Amino acid sequence: MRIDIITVLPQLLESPFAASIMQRAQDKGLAAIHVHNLRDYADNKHRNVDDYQYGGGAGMVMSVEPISKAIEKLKAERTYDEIIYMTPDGAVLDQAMCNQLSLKQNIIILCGHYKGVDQRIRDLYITKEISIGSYVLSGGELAAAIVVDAVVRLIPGVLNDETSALTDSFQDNLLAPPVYTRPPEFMGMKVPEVLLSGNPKDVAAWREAQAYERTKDRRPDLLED
Ligand code: 6GU
Repeated sequence: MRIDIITVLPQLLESPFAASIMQRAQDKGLAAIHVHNLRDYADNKHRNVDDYQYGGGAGMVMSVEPISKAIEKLKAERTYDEIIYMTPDGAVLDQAMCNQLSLKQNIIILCGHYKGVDQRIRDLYITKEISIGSYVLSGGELAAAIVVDAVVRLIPGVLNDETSALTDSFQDNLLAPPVYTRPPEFMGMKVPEVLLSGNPKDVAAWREAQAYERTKDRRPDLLED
């Protein structure tokens, strides 16, 4: 999978992909993440990529020309399955969306800033608008990093058995059950007996019941659909 990210703050997107599972996915050739500085596509002397909004009001708007240039250049090189715009008024990211995106070959992610991008960019190019929740960030970069992390780890071969996505929270609309490691007793608190029983059927049944209880308690909304 190839992911092209268009941003005015490329430095925000360096470390999230330079460690652990994201780095390994790239080393294995399973994901190629390319970060593009939008200012490289501005043709004015000051490399401006924003302007005052028509109709007045506080806050700048990201201009059409540099974004259009950046997207057109990428589209001339390959076909894209999705051109995503990160924006607080997009659809809220969930595991189902991540699962779908992990099946794509090539995607572009455009990070919003200021008051957002000129509506004509959204009308012309954007195929999917994503938010990561009901709060406002200073820009779309951290949200884009979250999308990339959540999607790339689902690409077959990225995770090994130990980190398998199949037992993640949300993968079956349930939160993950409690987990324990050694020692068997700490400050008088014992690991549940069933986990030491060596009986895989009992362990599986306990985990399923715990996952259900946890979900009912903390995220009853997940049990509704
Ligand atoms: Cl995608 N961008 C910004 N700026 N704020 C957000 C967001 C995105 N998702 C939630 N809040």
